[in-house]
Amino acid sequence: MEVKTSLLDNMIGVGDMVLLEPLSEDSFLENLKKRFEHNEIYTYIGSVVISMNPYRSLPIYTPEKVEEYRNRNFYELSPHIYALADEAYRSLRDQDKDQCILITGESGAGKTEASKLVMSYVAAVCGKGQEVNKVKEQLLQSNPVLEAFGNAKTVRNDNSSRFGKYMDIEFDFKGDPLGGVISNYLLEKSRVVKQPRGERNFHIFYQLLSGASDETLKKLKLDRDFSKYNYLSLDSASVSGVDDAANFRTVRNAMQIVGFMEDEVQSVLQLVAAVLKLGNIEFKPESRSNGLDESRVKDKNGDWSLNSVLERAFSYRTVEAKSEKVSTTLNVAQAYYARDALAKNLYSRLFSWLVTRINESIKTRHKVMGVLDIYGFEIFEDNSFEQFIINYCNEKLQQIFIELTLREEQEEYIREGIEWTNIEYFNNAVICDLIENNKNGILAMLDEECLRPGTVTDETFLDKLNMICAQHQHFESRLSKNSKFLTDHSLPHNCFRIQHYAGKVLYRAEGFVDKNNDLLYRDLSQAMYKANHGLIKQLFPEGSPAKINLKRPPTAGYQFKASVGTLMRNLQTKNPNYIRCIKPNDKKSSHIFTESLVCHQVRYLGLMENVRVRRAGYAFRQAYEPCLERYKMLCKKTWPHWKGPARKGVEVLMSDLKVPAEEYAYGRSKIFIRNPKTLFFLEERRRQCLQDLATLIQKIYRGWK
Ligand code: AD9
Ligand code: MG
Repeated sequence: MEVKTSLLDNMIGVGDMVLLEPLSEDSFLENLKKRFEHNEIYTYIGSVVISMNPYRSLPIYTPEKVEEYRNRNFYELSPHIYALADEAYRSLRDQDKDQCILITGESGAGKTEASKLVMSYVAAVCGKGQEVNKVKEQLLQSNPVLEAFGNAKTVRNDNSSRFGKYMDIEFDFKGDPLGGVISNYLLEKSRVVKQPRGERNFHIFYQLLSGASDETLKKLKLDRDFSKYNYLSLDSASVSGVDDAANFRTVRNAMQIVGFMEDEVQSVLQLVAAVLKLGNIEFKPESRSNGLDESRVKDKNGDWSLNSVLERAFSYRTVEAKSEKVSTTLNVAQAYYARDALAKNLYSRLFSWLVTRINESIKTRHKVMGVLDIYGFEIFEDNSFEQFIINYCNEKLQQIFIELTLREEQEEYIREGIEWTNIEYFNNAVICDLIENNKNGILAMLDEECLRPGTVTDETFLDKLNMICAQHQHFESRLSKNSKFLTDHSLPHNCFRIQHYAGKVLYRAEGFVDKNNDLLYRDLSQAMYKANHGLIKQLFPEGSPAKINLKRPPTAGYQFKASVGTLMRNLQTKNPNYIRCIKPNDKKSSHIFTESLVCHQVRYLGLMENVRVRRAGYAFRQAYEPCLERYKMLCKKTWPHWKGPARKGVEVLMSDLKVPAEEYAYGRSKIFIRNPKTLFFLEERRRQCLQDLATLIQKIYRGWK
């Protein structure tokens, strides 16, 4: 059975890890390396696509490539992200199955690029026409807008997504796109007021200052010089290879295509400017007769023309004790805290508003393809609340991966009555539970601390964790130092450690309570609500006098957990397609393959386990009816019409074609094919058959003439 296929080309490694002989972690890595060195960045594990970041632009995304992959069988051509996109799109269009594309990998591995490639492929192959093209443009152009406001340069990635994004693209019965809905997850808003060394604030700030016209800047009362603004880090203000000014024009243009009105764009830019100016407000202490210092704004004539309500909100805070309102003064440190809290809230609410506004432009409701591009697993030297939340989300995605691929695989064999030996795999449900359990999960405990009356600090939170989680096998804290599971005893006193599926992460508890509380003094919301600015008013509804007795808003952790829950329920109703992104090195280089780094990612993405499950079983399966329909022409007994049950027809077909019996198994409703080679063989025979048929028809036609 000779198979002509690039999946088995030895020069460039094996295209499908399922075909790798012998299979070991070393051979797996060797194969990835060989392929990377030949610019073959895609490799399959069955239907899962591994994508290695090439860190250079490869000529593999041309319109010709799109044509090549269009309407072709997944395994026919060399591995490509287009093959996955095509498969998902055709199942959606022809079989009416909602799809989701789950893209995972660590920061800088290529998730966002992959999500854009999938979207642009689908846009290229689906319907044409004026209306459809407009929808496509709007969907695609939502990317530059959200990236400008939600991405930033980090040490790991010059264009790192600092928010999670899930986008449902909606199609009509013909497979033409009608619109979409975007959900965003927890923007890393602490970045607005402070950035780690070597990193930048969100792109939009630099884009606006570099790219706006002199006139616009004058209107916004802004200075082009980054160094004038406290909130912009200076050590990496410009990024090599990034043209902020040109990107600003792209973003403006994209906003217009998505459907923003000019006055909306102006409002958005005014808010961006307001955040920058907020950062420049400084405070000085003023001594009071009671001996305490009270904060005062230093330079009232600065850029930010402070209205008196806001100015007051930086000096006083109203607290409600029983039914009484008491005004307390803020000291300088508290005033800075209030200023930063306001800047963070203003920016993150603006971001959420942008998503809502884009959704207004693109919303409808039909069959859907979801694309999930969410922040990758993060292990930094210093991990805080943000990393905790991001890693929790990745933990949930891994759980879905395990559930949907591994467990589903096994369950299907059982359902179909196919013999199957159990494969052991690590189920990370215990870690998810450690974090999200409603009673004693870490998030619940954090919430409990935040809502508890009395003095709440990161210390008291940690104490609580220590007591409850001391026995958990994936958790390590001061009290559980001798845990037999986690043996690294160098645990600093203000930290706790979690053994995630992807590795151990040490979290510093400092700031957890504050970030989870996400408190904005009510006086500030009220000041914002009173601002003479339509959009700002809209962003701070709780500042309205009518809502004065609103209950405490839900904590950041609670909100995130709820939105991850909704996302997981959504994904579970769809047919999953996986792209697993890998980063070859830490240098953003196109030549280096750092084995230890790749090995680590292969492990925590569970790829070896994935191949083992695939190989232990059957790589392909197809229901009897479509299988017979597709291949019946290969056998005289089944062609052109088979009378009788489809399963019997397939049995006749397989034995007539002399496919070795150990290569397939008959399930209750499907045939299971062990090796992709068998499928190639069938496909090749079918192609020949069609070709012969075409030649025959031509001959007959000529004969007639
Ligand atoms: V993060 O978790 O948002 O920090 P991502 O999204 O995984 O991360 P991203 O897609 O932004 O990473 O990729 C990082 C950079 O790698 C891109 O800016 C490109 O310069 C580069 N990249 C990634 N994929 C490709 C590709 N298929 N072709 C060329 C690529 N370059
Ligand atoms: Mg990204």
